[in-house]
Amino acid sequence: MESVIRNRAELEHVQSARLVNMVNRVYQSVPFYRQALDASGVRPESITGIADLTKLPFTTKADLRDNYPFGLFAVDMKQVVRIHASSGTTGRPTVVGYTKDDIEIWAELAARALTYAGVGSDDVIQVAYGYGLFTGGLGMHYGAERIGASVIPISGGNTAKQVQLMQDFGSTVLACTPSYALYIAETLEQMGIDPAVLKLRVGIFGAEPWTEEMRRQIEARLHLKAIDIYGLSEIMGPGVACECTCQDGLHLYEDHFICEIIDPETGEQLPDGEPGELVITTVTKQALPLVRYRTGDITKLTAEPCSCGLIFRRMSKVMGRTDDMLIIRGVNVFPSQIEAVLLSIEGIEPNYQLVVDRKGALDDAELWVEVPSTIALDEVRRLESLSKRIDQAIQSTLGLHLRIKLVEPQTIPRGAGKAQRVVDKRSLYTTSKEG
Ligand code: DLL
Repeated sequence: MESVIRNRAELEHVQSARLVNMVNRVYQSVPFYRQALDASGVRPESITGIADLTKLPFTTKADLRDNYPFGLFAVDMKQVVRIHASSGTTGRPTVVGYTKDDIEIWAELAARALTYAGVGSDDVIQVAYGYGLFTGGLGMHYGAERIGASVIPISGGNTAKQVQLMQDFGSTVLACTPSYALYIAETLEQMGIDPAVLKLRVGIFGAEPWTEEMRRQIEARLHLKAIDIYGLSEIMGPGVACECTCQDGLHLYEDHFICEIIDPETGEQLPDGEPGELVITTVTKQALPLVRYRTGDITKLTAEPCSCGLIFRRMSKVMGRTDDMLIIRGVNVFPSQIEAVLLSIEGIEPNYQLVVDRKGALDDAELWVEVPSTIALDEVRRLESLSKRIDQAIQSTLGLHLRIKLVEPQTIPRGAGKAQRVVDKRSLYTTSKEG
């Protein structure tokens, strides 16, 4: 499957051929797409290459839900060898399926991600993403086996054991969510283990948004190079895009995924460099091909050449989701902005939670931040001054005053999976939201 593509012109040629093939296939085999194309007045034969992409209608998460569980599959269940699902906190899960070839390509792309991240056959990879319906564990597992590395399939959780295996088995690579990586770092500190004595050298972190500040903290506290990996189950799982060792944007694997950025309000395509919603068309997937899937993730693309030699465009770190933007007293707030502000203040732990509620007609927002361990809880003056500094920093960046609640170290819940940074109690009374 892996073809050598030397430049962007060759890439576009391959993309066009694959797109034409894929559009014809979904038109023939997925009633949902036949109807969607008919409704938009698009004949499959009018799609002759990537220049025609914008003629095609979008697919959304709601379409997947409406066709739960297997309605959008383009192959017979006989050919489906694996099923994954992403949970969400409410409603039906989003269900995805893979043929044998889909699993092959997934392994190949996860292997590509690891290779360009500097991981090789001599490495010992501790896969601390969850195994199960979540795609993180198995996705990284297959990629790591493909490059011939030694895989430790420990899955998420049981942090003391994670540390023990890291020491005993000499793990050189840690794959997990960035928030779990920090939790492991904290645990090492509590156990009095100097990360320098471990063999860790690379971290493959993704599945949730994290900032550059968070990267710096993790790298310093775990003594490794922290690489950002992106993916979503609807498209495949981990390995849709990944940073190379340059750590300057995540290369999108465009030979399999045609990527666009759109204005989430109007649906218009935006040029490289402008932030908007990432839209992905899969062109090689068999079981669940998706046409112009709206990921909900906000990022921007660049086609600037990268010194690693990959010709694929890079996406910036995910800035947020179209559905995680909070509106607090009329001000637009992304959790990632709060994280960046907090981590710019020395000594602050990147464990925080924003609790938003409604008091009468007014939004009430409280930002919970853990007191750094260098400040004793009875040092009232230092606590007050810290709280003031946080408040001022948030105000000057977001233009919004949040009530700051300093809490004892280790009180904000930590977990092995995706961190919950926002508790929006208002949504209990209005629409429910994906977790
Ligand atoms: O999180 C797949 C994955 C597993 C990616 C392990 C990377 C590593 P889902 O559970 O379907 O799949 O969640 C997908 O998570 O739309 C983004 O909003 C978010 N996400 C994933 N990777 C990143 C990342 C997996 N590197 C959703 N940065 C996506 C920011 C990310 N957000």
